[in-house]
Amino acid sequence: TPDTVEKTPLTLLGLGAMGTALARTWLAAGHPLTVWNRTPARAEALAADGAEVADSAAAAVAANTLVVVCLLDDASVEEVLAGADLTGRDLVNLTTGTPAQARARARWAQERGARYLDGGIMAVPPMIGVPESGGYVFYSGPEELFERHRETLAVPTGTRYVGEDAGFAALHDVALLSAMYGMFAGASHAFALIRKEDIDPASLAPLLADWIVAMAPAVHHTAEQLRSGDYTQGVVSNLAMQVAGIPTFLNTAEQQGVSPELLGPYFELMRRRLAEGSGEEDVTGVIDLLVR
Ligand code: FVH
Repeated sequence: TPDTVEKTPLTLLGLGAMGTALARTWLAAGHPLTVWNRTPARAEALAADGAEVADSAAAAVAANTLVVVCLLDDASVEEVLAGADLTGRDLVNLTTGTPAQARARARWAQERGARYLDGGIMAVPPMIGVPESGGYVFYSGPEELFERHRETLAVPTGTRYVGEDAGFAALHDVALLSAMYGMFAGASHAFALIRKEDIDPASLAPLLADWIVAMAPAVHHTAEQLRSGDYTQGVVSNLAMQVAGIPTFLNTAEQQGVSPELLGPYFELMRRRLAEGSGEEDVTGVIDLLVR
């Protein structure tokens, strides 16, 4: 039965908020787990749940072939693994970093005899171990290595493999998080507009959420235009019309006593693109202005 199938043993370095959440799911699923953390106290609760606590990062790495690291940043990964023998290890790095850091870390691991997968976590700790939360991790690196450990890696949250290039998981991670910050910026401006009025922010919130969801599918249209190179394809609200509306947004902000500093840069790009004679296009041309 599935309960009697041997579960892959693994090592986890880093027991911060995310590492601890990951550890709990592997333990709950019956995986033998060796852990190490710079501050040992964080490992105590996990030991009570069955984790083997190693005395050092090197000892933890020596304990298992599959080694997962979830540390603060790339510098801490370097520091923690400096004294460990990585020969023959399958190193999975779930620490957030840049694509360049991931590629360099992959070369670094290979030079030390390890195979390397990079991961970008699209979840916050409470989403780990909760399949319906929609969380997942982007993985990139050798596909064969991902397939070998897919089942174990899928225990804490969903998995999405995005390619052999070790930098692609980080690139997808940062791309999605960048879009998220743009959304937060827009929502912040919207809340600021009503801040001094007799409007309950709690009444605006569901309207904002519904509107963002309604507008989100526009990204598919943008992708099609980028693919074809024709930014007039299927245009509904052209750039000329949208730029004509900018004073309405800026004047409303001024009248409400709200700084335009979040929206201003985007409007500037729209105006620049229009000045290039692209009034019949969608706003997709702004992307070309961003790519240096
Ligand atoms: N938490 C979140 O919401 C996000 C969700 C998306 C992914 N991120 C990334 O996950 C990495 C770990 O994040 P975390 O939430 O676990 O972070 P912390 O709770 O701050 O724990 C950090 C761990 O790193 C250890 N550490 C830091 N510096 C060093 C070092 N120089 N040497 C050894 N270990 C180090 C720290 O150890 P300690 O402070 O307990 O001794 C924690 O184990 C991260 O890349 C997020 O961007 C999380």
